[in-house]
This record gives sequence, C-alpha cells and structure tokens, in this order.
Amino acid sequence: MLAVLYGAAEVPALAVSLANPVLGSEPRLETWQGEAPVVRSRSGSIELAEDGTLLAGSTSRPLGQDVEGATFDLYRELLASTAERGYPGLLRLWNYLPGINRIEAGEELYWHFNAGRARAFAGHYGSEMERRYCASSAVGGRGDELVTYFLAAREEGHHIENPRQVSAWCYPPSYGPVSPTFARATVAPPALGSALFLSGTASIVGHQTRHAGDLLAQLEETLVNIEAVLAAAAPWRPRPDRLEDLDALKVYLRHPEDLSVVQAALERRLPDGKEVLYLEAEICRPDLAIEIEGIAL
Ligand code: 3EB
Repeated sequence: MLAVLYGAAEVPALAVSLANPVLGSEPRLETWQGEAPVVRSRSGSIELAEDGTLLAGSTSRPLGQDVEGATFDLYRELLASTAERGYPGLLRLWNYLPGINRIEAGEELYWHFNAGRARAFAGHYGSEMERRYCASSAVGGRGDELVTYFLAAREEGHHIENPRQVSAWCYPPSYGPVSPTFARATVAPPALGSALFLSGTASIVGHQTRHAGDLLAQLEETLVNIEAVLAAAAPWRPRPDRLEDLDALKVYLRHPEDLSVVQAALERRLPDGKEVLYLEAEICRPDLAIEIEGIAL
C-alpha cells in the first residue's frame, strides 16, 4: 500500500504488476536484490535499475490497432536502452501479451508480436542477430498493454538451443510469417555466477506441437524438453543441472481447472517444498495447454 524509503534519492527497485491470476495460492511478490547500490533511470519508456553488474528493465505499451508497430517500438527502445547503459548482453525477456491467441487481420496476435520483435532485433543487431537471441517467454496477459521486463549483463551470455527442437527462428511459416526470435536458455556470464535462465518451455518436438488435448502428456514432453536444454547448457554451468535444480519455477496454465492434476504430477518430480508459481495464461500456440520456465543459480 505504501513504501517509504529514507536516506536515498529513489526507491531502488522497479515494480512490475501482472494481472494474470495466481492459481492455488495468494498473489506473490518476487524480488530481485541488487548486489551493490542500485541506480534507477529511465530511457524513453523503459524503466531501468542497475547495480554495476546486472541491469533490470521494465516497460509496457498500449497495443491499440497495430500490435506489430507497438511491439517494434517497445523492442527498439528496449534494445537501445541496454546498449546505452552498457549492458548489451540480454539474458532474459518476459512478455505478457493480452489476447495472444486472438486473430486480427487474419493472423494471431502472437504473429504480429513476432513480426515487430524480429524487425527491432534486425534493426539493432543487423546480421549477427541470430547469435544474440536470449531466453524468453511470451504468454497471454491481461488488460490492454503488452508488458515486457528483462535482465541484461555487461557481456553476452551463452545462448542455448534444444537438440530436440527446431530453433524458434527457423520454425516453418505455418507458425506465422515471421518466426519467433528467442533462445531456449541463456547462461549468464561468470560475473553473474553463470546463472541459467530457462525459456518458457512447452510440448514441442521438432517444430510441431505434441499431445494436443492431452494435458499430462504435454507436461511430460515439456519436462523431457527441459532436461534436454539443461543438458545442452551443462558445458557452461559449474555442474550439470537436473529439473530439480531449477528455482523460480513458473507454470503457465491455459485452463485454471487443470491446476490440481498438473500440481500432483509435477510435484511428484520435484524435491519436497520446492516452490512453484502457477499462473493462468494463454500459451502462444492455441493447442498448447502448459508452459514451464525456471532459473538455476
Ligand atoms: C515455443 O517453444 C513455445 O516467443 O518469446 C516459448 C518461449 C514460446 C518463448 C517467445 C515462445 C517464446 O515456441 C512458445
């Protein structure tokens, strides 16, 4: 309700508020603590906080009629702000796009989003863009604004692909005329402890959705994909990770009524007491019911 900070010029934190319902528990506040004094700033519409090693940013944009244009503008500013502040190594991007599965002008909103995001990456990175895509997620949001927040480092991390999956930027055009531009995971540089950021991961093998209509099979396939990404990241990690090494686990569920069955099946696979945040969200493909992300420190 009220936060009062004494002895410093600014409240040293960004605040992001997401209206996606938390399933099965109370609303949750996730906090990221800086290692050193935190400096706040703003670049266009991007709110920033940095501690000398890590840059966090957040922004939102009304979608209006032109989702591609709104996404392009947001990403153009976002990429400029990371370079300007001296943190060009994007580690992780989170996107909450209201109506992500809605069809407008014959195409899903997610496709319009992908077109705007890809155009901004191309403009900023030029021909090296494919080597710069970082871990991301893009799920449905609430309200009428695209909400995006991110973490970036001084240096480029290691971007990881999943050998079981076609790289998202190589998906065939049946999933949209412009492909999504993200990596399956990003391992932060050693200055940030080589933390691993796992992208939103779903039941996709090759480029195809598997197990449409079968929730628990989608969950199992997603877990196999997560293990495959963790194995691919192992060379850049202090030690190989397993599913149970992931923290900040978030499970996006399209249908809130799926909570109890997913919770029972997933928590059997995790150590006792492992926290999982379940959020109601549309997944970017209409035939996907579940997507999972996490972080390994
Ligand atoms: C997929 O694998 C499922 O567009 O940024 C997962 C993670 C997905 C990130 C994105 C989309 C994104 O294609 C969807």
